[in-house]
Amino acid sequence: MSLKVGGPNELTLVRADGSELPIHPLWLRERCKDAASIDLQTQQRLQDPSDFAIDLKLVAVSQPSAGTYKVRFSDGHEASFSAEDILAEAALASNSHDCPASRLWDGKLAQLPRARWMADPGETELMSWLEAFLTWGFLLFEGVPREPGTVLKVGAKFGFVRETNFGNLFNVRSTPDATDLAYTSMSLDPHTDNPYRAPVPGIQLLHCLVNETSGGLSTLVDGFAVAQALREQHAEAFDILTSTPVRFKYIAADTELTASAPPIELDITGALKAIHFSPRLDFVPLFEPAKLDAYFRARRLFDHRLRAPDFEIRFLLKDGDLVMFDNCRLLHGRTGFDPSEGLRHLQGCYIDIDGPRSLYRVLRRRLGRASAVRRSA
Ligand SMILES: O=C(O)CCC(=O)C(=O)O
Repeated sequence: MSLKVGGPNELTLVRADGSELPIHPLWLRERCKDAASIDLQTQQRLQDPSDFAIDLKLVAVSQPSAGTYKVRFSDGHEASFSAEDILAEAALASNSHDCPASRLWDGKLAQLPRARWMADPGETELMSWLEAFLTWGFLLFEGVPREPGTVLKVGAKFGFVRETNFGNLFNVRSTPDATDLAYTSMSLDPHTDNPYRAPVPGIQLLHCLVNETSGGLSTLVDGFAVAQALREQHAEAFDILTSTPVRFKYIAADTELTASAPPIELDITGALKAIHFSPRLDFVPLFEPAKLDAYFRARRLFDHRLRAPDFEIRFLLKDGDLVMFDNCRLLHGRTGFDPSEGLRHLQGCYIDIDGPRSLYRVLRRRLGRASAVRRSA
């Protein structure tokens, strides 16, 4: 993409395929970055843009130097724009993401994204961890100190820890008074955590303090890869799963949470946004039999794929390993274990989904990298 002066009163975007888009004067006016338009410290607008003249025009456009455009608007305001800023904004508007694009994976993923944990990483290490996490949707840290509570320190490195009714951290171990099947020794099919909560916790961390059992293997599935395969091969099932609201429910002595979401959530552009799937907790409303019949078939297709070895990876979390994963994209689970073999104790916590992306942008600014605008899968 590039920009050109399209005429005395036109600034034009030239797309990669050569097609042209005249830039709307109001779109540009809202992006003025001078001291009369924004507070320079907070970068926030000083004026409500709905108060600009609805028929605002460009009355003069020039290019005083390479990469800079000067514009005079019909309300008398003059502003300079950097081509880099305008192009980055234009790319976002066309559904690109300014962070590393997701790479979808399946059960053949040969090498898991791994990193040696450092309590005080340099910015370059942090950046490479973030790149791996944003690309693959998860990252496996080794050598995380087994001191209880460390999961919170790791979480805080990437975002704000989200406290829930399970506490700011939760202990995953088999107990007789379990308030969730995770706190038993049973195997857990692929699921996303807390689909009954609004908003759903975006990122989950699980830190293995000790595993003396031979079972309890961790499983991960890239839900976006499975949804994408369904979209390509069973479009009707995909449509049903993106349009049927399913109610998820959690009940304990002092908590009762419910939330509704389609198993596959799309954003307004039709791109995959989130998976909401937990076969222990989902309740579809009572629709007409034919509609329910189609839904149950579609869910079965999706679920069978989520559980198929073609899509799943399995690994043993060893003492001091910690896995951090995107709970909106990936599903996780575990194989069952025999508690009489010994102790298996993980500690977990959640952080908000936007933390790693925010940190990535801040580090990119600090490290002075060009904004890599890439298309998100
Ligand atoms: O025990 C595990 O490995 C996973 C537990 C789990 O699914 C959870 O805490 O959400």
